[in-house]
Amino acid sequence: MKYHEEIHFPFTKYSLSIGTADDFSQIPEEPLVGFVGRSNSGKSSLLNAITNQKGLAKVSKSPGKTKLVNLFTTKQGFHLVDLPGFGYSKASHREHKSMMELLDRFLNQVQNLKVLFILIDAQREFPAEEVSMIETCQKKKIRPVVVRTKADKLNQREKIHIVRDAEEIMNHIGIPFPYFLCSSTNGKGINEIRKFIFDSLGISQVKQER
Ligand SMILES: Nc1nc2c(ncn2[C@@H]2O[C@H](COP(=O)(O)OP(=O)(O)OP(=O)(O)O)[C@@H](O)[C@H]2O)c(=O)[nH]1
Ligand SMILES: [Mg+2]
Repeated sequence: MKYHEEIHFPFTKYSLSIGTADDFSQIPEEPLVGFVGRSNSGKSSLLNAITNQKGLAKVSKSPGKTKLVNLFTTKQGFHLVDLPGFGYSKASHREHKSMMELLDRFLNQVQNLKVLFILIDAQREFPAEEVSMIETCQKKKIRPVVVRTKADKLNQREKIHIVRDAEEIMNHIGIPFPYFLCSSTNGKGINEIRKFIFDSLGISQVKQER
């Protein structure tokens, strides 16, 4: 398969936001590619980087920006889904619980979620909730992918450590998962993620318009 050197999703458009599982029926039937992770892990930034559209998803220095399930529709017909950031310390207990419930129901009820990118800030340890999300994906036949974000903040030694970390988790839980180290700031790993999305969805012919 031949790809254009730079695979962009240049005409991706915001399509809808959902705040409650009762509204999941509004989600279109085409394949979904989700982005999940702790607040501030860089989900919205990654979405903007892979689409090459800076203002598409809202990025914020203060955690807790994305509270809804936000859908962005690509020209190729599938949807990128920016999911609410969890683990936000300033969120009230009730707010956090309802966000986790929304996420849980999204993973368990939405049938056309094909790939779930699980983002973890590269400077943090691999957290337990993310491990359990990988296990949920396996049960639901969703393809889990781990993305360690903000790679620009790591030195060489930390980069090596982080790869070992992923291998250890894989061995421990017995589920292999693809794994990327990326930076939305300097572009590292971004094109690999784009290619992975096309491969996973079986999109073989990528003709780019610029
Ligand atoms: N250095 C560096 N900073 C990044 C990178 N990606 C995101 N950030 C910064 O991290 C902060 C959070 O980024 P967001 O993309 O808003 O994170 P999020 O996961 O969508 O956060 P919520 O919407 O709160 O869940 C912002 O200040 C970004 O500029 C990266 O690759 N490198
Ligand atoms: Mg966000």
